[in-house]
Amino acid sequence: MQPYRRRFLALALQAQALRFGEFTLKSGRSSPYFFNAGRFDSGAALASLAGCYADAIDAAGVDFDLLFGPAYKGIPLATALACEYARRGRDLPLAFNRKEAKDHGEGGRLIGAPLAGRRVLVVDDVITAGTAVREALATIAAAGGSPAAIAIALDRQEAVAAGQPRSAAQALTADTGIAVIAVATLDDLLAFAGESAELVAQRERLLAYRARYGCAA
Ligand code: OMP
Repeated sequence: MQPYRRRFLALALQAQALRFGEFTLKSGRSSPYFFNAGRFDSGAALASLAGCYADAIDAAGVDFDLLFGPAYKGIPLATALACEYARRGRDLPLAFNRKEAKDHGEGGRLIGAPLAGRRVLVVDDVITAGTAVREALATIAAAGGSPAAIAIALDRQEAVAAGQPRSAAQALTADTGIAVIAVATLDDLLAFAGESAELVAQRERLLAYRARYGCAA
């Protein structure tokens, strides 16, 4: 497992961004684990997380020239990543959206650098069914940008419907040609849990969940 994946999983557990129990997802599925990026709630925690994103993105070798953070969780993630890239010597334009249109002041839904003509890297927290990132792709296209790739912290590797051969992220890449770069996946979490005495009991529940909702391939 690449060091950035292991680093991210350890950080997420430490910050309690990754928790085990019983959680109802947006899809209605009942999950034995949940990733809450909002728990990266200090400058140091966000900076460490951004370092993991940047390592994963650099390892993927994609070309992009603007960072886009979808509201709400993507906004601090893309912002922290922009700061991390500046620290590494690359000053990237940054943009994000608001969920509700504003009809006064500067107006509109987009904030930050213009997207038109840019190769846009979407920075978000997690993919389950892919609905949230597909909405972000539509926002970018409507603003004249071209999505270059999607960077997320965690790919839950779930099929949108039972028995499908592809995960939601794989289906999105097949449909759009846009790569999904995950800092870590459910498979990584299972491998990580297999190495930790504390997480062994969780691993059984994660395996049962993957058997039920993971892709059939
Ligand atoms: P999809 O739109 O189905 O891909 O789900 C992604 C969204 O689900 C995230 O942006 C979160 O709002 C939420 N979510 C998490 O934050 N963490 C999880 O572990 C799982 C979910 C989820 O509800 O599936």
